[in-house]
Parts: sequence; C-alpha cells; structure tokens
Amino acid sequence: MIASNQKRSIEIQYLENILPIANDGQDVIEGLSSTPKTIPAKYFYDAYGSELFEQICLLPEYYPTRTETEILQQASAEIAELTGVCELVELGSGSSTKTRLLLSAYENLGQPWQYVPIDVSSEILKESALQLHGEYPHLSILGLVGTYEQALLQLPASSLPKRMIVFLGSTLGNFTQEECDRLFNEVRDILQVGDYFLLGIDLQKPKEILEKAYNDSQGVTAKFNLNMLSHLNQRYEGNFDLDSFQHHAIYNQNEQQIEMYLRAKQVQRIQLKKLDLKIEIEAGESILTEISRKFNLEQMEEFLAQHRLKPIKYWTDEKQWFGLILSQLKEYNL
Ligand code: SAH
Ligand code: AVI
Repeated sequence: MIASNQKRSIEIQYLENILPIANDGQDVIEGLSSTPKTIPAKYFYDAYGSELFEQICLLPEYYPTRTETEILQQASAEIAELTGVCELVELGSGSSTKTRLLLSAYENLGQPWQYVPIDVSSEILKESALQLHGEYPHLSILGLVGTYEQALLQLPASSLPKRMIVFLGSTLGNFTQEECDRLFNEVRDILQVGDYFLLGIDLQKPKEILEKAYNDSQGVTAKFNLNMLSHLNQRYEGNFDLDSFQHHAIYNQNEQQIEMYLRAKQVQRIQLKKLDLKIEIEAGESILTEISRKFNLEQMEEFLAQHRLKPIKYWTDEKQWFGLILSQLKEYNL
C-alpha cells in the first residue's frame, strides 16, 4: 500500500519487443499475403489515426461512445464502492476521456491510487497521462506504450492490494473469438483471486443503426480507414496510393459483426520496402481492416465465467445498446 503522504509519480515506459511477440510488421506480411487480404486493426492508430478516432467518438451516428459514457455516469461511483481503492490497468486507453468518469469516482475515495494506461499510440497516451497527472491529486500514473500482449506480459507488480483491468469502448469487438479467448486467459493470469475486470461491450441491434455508425455522413470513418495505408507507408516505406482505395463497411448478420474493408479501385502493385514485401492487389479486391463484433450480455457473462471471471454486476442503457460488466477472479473450483 502506498503511504498517504508518499509523493505521487508519473512515468511513461516504452515496452520492449520481447519474444514471442517481437513481430513488428510480421503480422502485416502475413495479413497481406493471405486470402482474403487483411491488415490488423492496431495499424489504424498512429497519432493522426488516434485523432480521427476521437472525431468518430463525437459523430451523431457513432452511438457507442455516447452510450457507454451515459452508463459510466450512472455506474462509476458504485463500481469504485464495490471494488474499493485499487490499481486501474486500462487496455487501449486512447485519450482516457470516458475513463475520467471512473477516475473521478476513485479519486473521491480520497486515498492514493494508481492508473496504468496501456496503448500502442504513444502521443495520445503521453498527452492524456500528463493532463490526468495535473488533475487528480491522489493519482500515480504508469503509462505503458505497447501492445496488450506486451503490456500484460511485462506489467510490474501492483503496490496496491487490488487491481482492476479495464477494457472499454467494445474494443474487444475488434478481436476474433480466438483472440478474445487468448486475451481473457492473459487477463486471468495477471489477476489475483479477488481482483476485477471491467468490460464494455457493444450489443446486437438492427443492421441499419450499425451500418450508419460505420458509414458516417461526414466521411470521418472513411478517412480513419484510409489513414491505415498512410501509416503503413510511413512505417514501412510503402507506396499505397490512398486515392486508389475506397472505404466500405457492412454488417455481416451471420457473424454478428461489422466488417470494414478498403476496396481497390484499380489494380495495385504494392511494395513495403522495410518489410521486403511486394504484392499485387486486383481491381475490386478488398482488404479487411477491422471486424467489430456485436455481443449478447448473457453470452458474454458465460464466456467470462468460463475464464474464472465471475460476473458481479452489469449495467446497460435504456435501449440496451451497450453493456458494462464487472467481474471478479474467483478461486479454482468455486
Ligand atoms: N478506450 C478508448 C479508445 C478505444 S480505441 C475508448 O473506449 O474510447 C482503441 C484504442 O486501443 C486506441 O487508442 C488504440 O491505439 C489502442 N489499441 C489498438 N490495438 C491495440 C493493441 N493491439 N495493443 C494496445 N493498444 C491498442
Ligand atoms: C475501437 N473500436 C471499438 C472501434 C469500433 O467501433 O470497432 C473502432 C472503429 N472503427 C470504426 N469506427 C470506430
């Protein structure tokens, strides 16, 4: 436990690429060499991509951020009361805007505590960590720049008796079922019995609402999607021509997921020099850049329980568009 007179701190660490996850770019090579072609969603988030995501959150059609904010406004004080003072570790923290509702609730407990934001996008993480440090007098911050896997493998021990891993925004929806399973195993392994996991998930709803949210009228989502190519050009010395691709997003009802694509308007010869990769993309061919799965609350509770994460309470909005589930790691066999 940190003594209440101890000086609070702020630190940003850049995580090492350690085996078995030292694969910068390997996932791009694999994705672009497979059929259909894919690019992992984490490549959306360079500094400009994070800025565009912030703009998406404010769009009238993009209901998830607004709805989860409403839920957090109602639930944050209760969550802080239920868990007590703890270390908050946030996966994919971005600007930490919504998280502030939670952070304020923990700050109101009036004791020293810690926040560990984790994000691949270094600029937005550093900027928001500095702001939060100025705003919350009881808070120490350890920002970790890296992927979820890297951060969960390298997370330093907490000096507080309890820890809560926070995963908001339905970012879990950007994972395949297999990746969700792997992440929940990693979360389980990092938590001690009695620790918490707070998960925000986007719920199933009519196709029209979903497709509008990913095809906004101002074209911000299209810019966000195309920016991934510009990020790859800069990162790996590539020659993607952004004008030769078109944003395309549909709801796949069978898979209950939004699928976001970049469709080539004409044949493309792509080279990513730093990855030593050359590929050809046909006219009309689509690259899958993101899935965004839409969940069912009861099924998610079952899935959590299968990973020893026992649901304690859930919150939702009036329309049941979004859900927030607080679960707790239980002993084996209980
Ligand atoms: N939690 C915020 C931001 C969601 S956007 C919200 O709810 O609004 C997803 C965030 O996850 C981005 O900030 C992005 O940079 C980060 N991210 C995406 N893939 C990641 C990965 N593999 N590892 C770590 N962070 C990742
Ligand atoms: C971060 N993630 C949960 C967003 C989503 O809705 O899947 C990313 C996004 N893609 C397009 N718009 C927003």
